Amino acid sequence: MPTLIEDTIAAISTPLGKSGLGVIRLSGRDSRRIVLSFFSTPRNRLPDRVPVLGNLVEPSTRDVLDQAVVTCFEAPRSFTREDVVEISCHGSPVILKTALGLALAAGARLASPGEFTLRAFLRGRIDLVQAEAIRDLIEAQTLYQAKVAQQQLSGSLSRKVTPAKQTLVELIALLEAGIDFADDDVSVLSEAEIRTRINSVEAGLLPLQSTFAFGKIVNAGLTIALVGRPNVGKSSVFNRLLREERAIVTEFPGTTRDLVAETTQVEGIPVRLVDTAGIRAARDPVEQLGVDRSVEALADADQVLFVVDGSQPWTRLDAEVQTRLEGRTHLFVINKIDLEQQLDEKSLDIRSKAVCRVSARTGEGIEYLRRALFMEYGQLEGYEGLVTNVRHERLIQQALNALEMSRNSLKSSMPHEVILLDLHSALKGLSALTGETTVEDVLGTIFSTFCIGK
Ligand SMILES: Nc1nc2c(ncn2[C@@H]2O[C@H](COP(=O)(O)OP(=O)(O)O)[C@@H](O)[C@H]2O)c(=O)[nH]1
Ligand SMILES: [Mg+2]
Repeated sequence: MPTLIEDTIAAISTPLGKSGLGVIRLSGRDSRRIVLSFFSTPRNRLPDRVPVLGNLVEPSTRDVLDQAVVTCFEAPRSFTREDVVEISCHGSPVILKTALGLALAAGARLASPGEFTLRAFLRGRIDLVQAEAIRDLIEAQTLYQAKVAQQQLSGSLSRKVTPAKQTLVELIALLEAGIDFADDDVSVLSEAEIRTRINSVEAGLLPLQSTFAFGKIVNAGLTIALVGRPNVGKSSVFNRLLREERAIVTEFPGTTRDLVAETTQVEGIPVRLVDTAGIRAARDPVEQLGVDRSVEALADADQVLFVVDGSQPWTRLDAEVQTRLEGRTHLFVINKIDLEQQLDEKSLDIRSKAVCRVSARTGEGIEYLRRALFMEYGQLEGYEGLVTNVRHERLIQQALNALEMSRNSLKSSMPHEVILLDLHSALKGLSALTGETTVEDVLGTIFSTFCIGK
């Protein structure tokens, strides 16, 4: 990970393939000079923020390669706060590669993955949370993910952390002043006052931390397995959730013998749905393999839909499946509500679990089921302050743990020096979040997950 930011970097910023347009981007103090060495335009200059039409010319032969529009964004009003030049030409891989080669020949260095964003970060244009949001935005698979990333890019998470951090910094400053001037007349904070302030920092962080249960699945998605005894309609519910006839449905028990998995999105969250073979003592070895796989899928799933047939009484087989679900989060799906209901719901071990009544045949209740899939993760209104990133969650947790320790030290009447150690550790977590104190190898790990040209 190069941290030298004196040189000028260049990269093709659009995917390499045939396309209408392709963009090459340069950043650094020599960007203009480098581009003007192979871009010819009548006045031979690139004014700030004015797109200029001209020709890409091979300097040695004077051959025109392509017509291009070039825009210069003068420092500091650019993405990286350096001079940035964007060359927009036809999206021909040959032209793009040749033009990039000319830029490199004229003194640019090929950018490493994420280096444009890294520069924006190093020059203070964005913080680390925002830099990561750029990557998440580019990699979003659903519109919902993109909107969450956009919020973080606009600084929503950083803004939510700032007040807690400020309170913490104030508290640290006051305690340090108390130590430095212990013999003077500086009033030292009372224990109650210190506790109030620690609590207030914590109160600012806890709501963020609690969004992670949901935030995590926004980014990483969920694996959901449908289980139940044969013929209750697992495959039918699976198809309904997918909105396509993917799994084979028949009236014969034991039809689904292998796992059928499909990735889809439900309410903007990536979901991997796994339809399984009905769990029962199998009639033949092939079915047995299917049942074994069902049990494995059950172990791997984040969420389980336990499908039962509402038109039939509770059976021993249902009870067997239920025992396998002990200690697992799962949702009851009572299927076939279009038929006369025979299921005595008292036999279900429902307790606090959600129950969805659906008919895979008519589609009734399916929309409710879709929303219920995420119920236990705490569905959120809007996207503000959503923690979606494991790194962020760990750092907020680190800060919360340190605050807890400082409170304990306070309770056992430790000297303020000890309390300060905990508070500093909390502050370190919060500073690393936005990147003020992030060590270099962490930066390397984060930015190397970007693609080149970003
Ligand atoms: N009436 C009715 N029949 C259903 C419903 N869901 C599934 N079935 C029927 O139940 C049988 C078994 O369905 P299937 O999805 O293969 O069950 P699986 O073995 O649990 O995967 C098929 O004949 C389906 O048409 C439903 O909601 N209502
Ligand atoms: Mg099936």
